[in-house]
Amino acid sequence: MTIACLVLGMAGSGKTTLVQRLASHLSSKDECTYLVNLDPAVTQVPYEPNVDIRDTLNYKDVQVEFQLGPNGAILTALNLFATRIDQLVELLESREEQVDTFVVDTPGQVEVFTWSSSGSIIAESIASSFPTVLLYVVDTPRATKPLTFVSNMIYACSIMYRMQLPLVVVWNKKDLVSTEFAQRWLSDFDTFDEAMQQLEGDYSSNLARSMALAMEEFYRVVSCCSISAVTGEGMDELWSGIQTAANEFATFRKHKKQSATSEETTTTNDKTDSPVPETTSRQRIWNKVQGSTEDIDHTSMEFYNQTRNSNSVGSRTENSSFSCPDKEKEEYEALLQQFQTKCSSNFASE
Ligand SMILES: Nc1nc2c(ncn2[C@@H]2O[C@H](COP(=O)(O)OP(=O)(O)O)[C@@H](O)[C@H]2O)c(=O)[nH]1
Ligand SMILES: [Mg+2]
Repeated sequence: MTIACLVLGMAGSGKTTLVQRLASHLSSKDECTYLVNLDPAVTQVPYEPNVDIRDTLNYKDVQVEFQLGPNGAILTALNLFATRIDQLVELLESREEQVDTFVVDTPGQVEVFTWSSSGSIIAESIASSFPTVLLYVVDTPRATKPLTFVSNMIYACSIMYRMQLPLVVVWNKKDLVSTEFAQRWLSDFDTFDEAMQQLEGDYSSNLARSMALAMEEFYRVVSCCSISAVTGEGMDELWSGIQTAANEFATFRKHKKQSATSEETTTTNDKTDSPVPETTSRQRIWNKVQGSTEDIDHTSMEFYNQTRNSNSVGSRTENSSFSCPDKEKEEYEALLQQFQTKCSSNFASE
C-alpha cells in the first residue's frame, strides 16, 4: 500500500526538515519515497524534490500578475496549482508501483488548508488515490505558552475537520525542549489549567480555558508523536503512527466504498438492470476542480491558460533520482512521455 503524507504546519515549524528526515529514515529501511514540494516561495530545500511547484509556477510572476503581497501570491499560486491537481495525481499514480511513500511539503500559510479551496482540492485529490495522512508539525519551543498551545491545537483541529483525513500532531524540535508538557496538557486538563492560572486576568485567559475544555474530544482522538527532525529522534514512532493512521483510513474508505456500491446496486436494481457507469478517479478530481474554480479567489483562468501548456506539472524537471531498487531509466522515460502526451491531448480536447 503506497501511503501519501501531507506535511503541514506554521512557517518555521520544521516541515521541510521533516520531509528530508522522513525520506532519509525510510531510505535507510529500503523504502522508496517520492517527494513533492508545494511551497512556491521557498528558496532552497534540503532534499531533491521529484516534483516541484516552482517548476510549474513562478511565484514572482504570480505576485506581479495579480498585484499581491507575498502571502497572497503563495495562496494564489496554490490555487492555480490546484486547477492542475489531476496532472499531479496521474503522475503519482504512474509511480505507485515503485514508490512506498509520497511525501508532500507545503507552505507555512496554513490558511491554504483551513480556509482556501485549493488545500482541500489538493488533499482530497491525493486521498482519492492513496491512503493519506496529514502531519501537523508543531514548533514545540514556541508552543510552551498555553495560549500558543491552544491556538496551535485549534489550527490542527480545523485542518482535520476541513480535510476529513487522519491527522498526526508532530511535536517537533524535541532536541531543544522537552515535549512532555504537551502530553500532559493534552491528557489532563487540570495540568493545563494550572499553567493557565499564571495568566489569570489576561484578556483571553478565560476564553483559552473554555476553548481547551471544548478541545478535549479532539485531544482524545488525535494521535501525537514527539520527534526531532534534525536529530531523527522519534522517527520510528512517527512512522508507525503514520502507518496506523493510513491503515485506519484505508479500512474506512473500503467500508464506505462497499456500502456505497451495495446502495447503488439496490437502487439500480429497483430502477433498471443496466450497470452503473463507473467514474474514474481522474473524472472525479476534474469535476471537483472545475466545480470549485469559481470558489477559488484570485484565480485567473486566463493566466492559468497562458502558462499551463508550457509548464505541465512535473514535466520539466521531475527528478527521477528516487531511490527505487529496480527502476529502469527507459521505463521512466516512457512513462514521462506517456504522461506528457496525455496532458497535451487533454488540454487540446477542452
Ligand atoms: N534544533 C532543531 N531545529 C529544527 C528542527 N526542525 C527544524 N529545525 C530548524 O527550524 C528552522 C525551520 O525549519 P524548516 O524545515 O525550514 O521549517 P518550515 O518552514 O516549516 O519548512 C530551520 O532552521 C531548521 O533547521 C529540530 O527538530 N530541531
Ligand atoms: Mg518549508
